[in-house]
Amino acid sequence: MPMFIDNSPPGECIFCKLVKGEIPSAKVYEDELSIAFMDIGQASLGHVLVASKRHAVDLLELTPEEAAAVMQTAQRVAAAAAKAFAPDGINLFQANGAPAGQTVFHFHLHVLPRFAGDGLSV
Ligand code: DGP
Repeated sequence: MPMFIDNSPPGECIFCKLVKGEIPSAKVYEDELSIAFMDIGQASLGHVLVASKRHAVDLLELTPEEAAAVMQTAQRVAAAAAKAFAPDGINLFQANGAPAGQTVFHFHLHVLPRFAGDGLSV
């Protein structure tokens, strides 16, 4: 089965549309520079993506202010996940480039609650 890849230009990619409210999402937090929403795939219970609101392709395209904002949002989301789901651990994961596993080319960070024996390999 072909892998889903979204390499659309700024404003047209799936996360830009999600930021603009043009497609639905289960949004859990937003501020001026970042947005957090449930990952459509739910690799584990409470799997959230934290994205820059501006279309930056990857980590290298973020401004320092955006990098700080997404990490602060990831920390908030991780704290909320710890409270809501009592996971045994939490991974932060972020891919830059197709060989690294990136499939949506608009910066995002995975907050992935982990449960003993969940069998995930990150
Ligand atoms: P990555 O492979 O690291 O680029 O992660 C892309 C993630 O985006 C993947 O876990 C699935 C998620 N995703 C793709 N399309 C949508 C969507 O339309 N809505 C939401 N909430 N997540 C999506």
